Amino acid sequence: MFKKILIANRGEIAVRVIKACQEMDISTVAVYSEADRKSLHVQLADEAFCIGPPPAVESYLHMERIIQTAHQAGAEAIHPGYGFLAENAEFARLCEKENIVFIGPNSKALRLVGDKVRSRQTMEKAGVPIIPGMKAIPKEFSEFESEARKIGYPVMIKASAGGGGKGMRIVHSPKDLKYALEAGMREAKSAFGDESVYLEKYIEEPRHVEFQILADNHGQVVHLFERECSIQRRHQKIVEETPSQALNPELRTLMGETAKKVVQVSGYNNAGTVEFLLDKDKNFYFLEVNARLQVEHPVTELTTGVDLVRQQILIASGEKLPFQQEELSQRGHSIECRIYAEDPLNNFLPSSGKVLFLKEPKGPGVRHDCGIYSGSNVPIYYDPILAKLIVWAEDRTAACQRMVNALDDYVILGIKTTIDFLKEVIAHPQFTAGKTTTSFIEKNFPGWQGRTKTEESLRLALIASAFDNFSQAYSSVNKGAVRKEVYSPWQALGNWRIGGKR
Ligand code: MV4
Repeated sequence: MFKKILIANRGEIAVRVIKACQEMDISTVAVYSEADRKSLHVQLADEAFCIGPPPAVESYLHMERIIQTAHQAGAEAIHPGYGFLAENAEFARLCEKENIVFIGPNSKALRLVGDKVRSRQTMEKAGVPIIPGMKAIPKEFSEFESEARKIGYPVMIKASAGGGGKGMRIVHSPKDLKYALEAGMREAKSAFGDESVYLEKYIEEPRHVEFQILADNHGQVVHLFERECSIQRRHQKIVEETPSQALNPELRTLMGETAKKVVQVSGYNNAGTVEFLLDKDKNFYFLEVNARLQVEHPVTELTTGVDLVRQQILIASGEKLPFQQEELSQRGHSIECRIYAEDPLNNFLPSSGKVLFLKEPKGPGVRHDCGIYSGSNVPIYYDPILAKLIVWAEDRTAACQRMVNALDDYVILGIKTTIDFLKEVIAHPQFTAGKTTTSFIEKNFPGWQGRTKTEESLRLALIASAFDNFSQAYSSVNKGAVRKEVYSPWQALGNWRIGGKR
């Protein structure tokens, strides 16, 4: 087992990985940019090294500097978290060359799953269902035209090097094809440095259902069931849950076994996610492999009892998986809400600044994976995710209720967050009914206006009065006196709730 691991990330995921290491008696090395000097992950790690200025290309994406830091600190392995270098085949290869274990898939598998057209060929050969469409990049526009006619409109343009919706375009009729192709290619070129695009049949109102897999270095592969991630806004997931309301036991087994096949034919190891689209008639199609620990991994942990980060580390150190497929099962229901530093009332513009106050929700079945603290700073340079609120309960109805209560209990002051917006998403009748598709947000929350002005002013007045009590407890009259009690404005508020059902 490793003695020391460097965590090449920041925020809540760096904290999550540090906790797994602490439980395994592994020393932790944090790296940070100048903007993150006082971050939570820096405080929690055993050692921390500044690796450069705030822009990610000069710090969290700076491969050589991170590897050099690992050598300097004597770390035997690097955990990349998600984002940044997590799916970078070049970084994985560099680690391999430098004799540092990359806690993730091998560089060859990373390269294969990053090339969508090539992986569509591989999957089709292996008998994995793929969305009808092209399996090679055409050279001439006329080939796009004839293929589109064969596939049948509407078709979707996708970038071969892509993912996450960049370079994607829906085309409804032949007259729009040329313009959309040109725009898609330009976008692909600037986002991935590769203008290759191809066409697929457009699937209307699909669900996004993904399967978690673990593959050890000895050829054993298991799946840890699905996550339903259909609630998204502009390709950014907002709410995830498991089990999916759309699967029955037979479909779940079939999709799980298919996900394992995807991993086996790719020569893939460590943790990963196989994404599928599920259409209205419950046909499923392989979409892509996410070669990393995902943001939404906790819902799988809470329903299967498997610590995925621990398993990633064990696999990377050469251990065999400690369980077989038959030993894994799902229990209860889990939902995750992503807490972003964004202003839903201002077109979800990222919000930055100082966290003036943080009150974490607590209680049975409530987990809070968090990268901030009262007084910490939220820089503008990175992904605006602050924390994740995850609940577990015995069934979906109870989990929804638990999530609404936990969101009600959750206070972040100083920066704008998506907490109030999430409450309305979870309480929406269509969500409660489990009818979640990828168009849920745009259909149900076009230009969300949030709570009314009156409610907001009432809330602010209450908070202000509570803070007034708070400051009185510390006023000059009390100076030198023994403080019998520490007042919290949130205790002072008692059972007050505005806009809730209570
Ligand atoms: C699609 C699709 C419909 N038809 N492909 C979006 C991200 C990328 N990974 C794949 N995506 C989609 N591919 C075909 N042929 C619809 C989407 C899509 C989507 C997929 C998953 C989750 C949310 C989505 C939101 C809009 C579109």
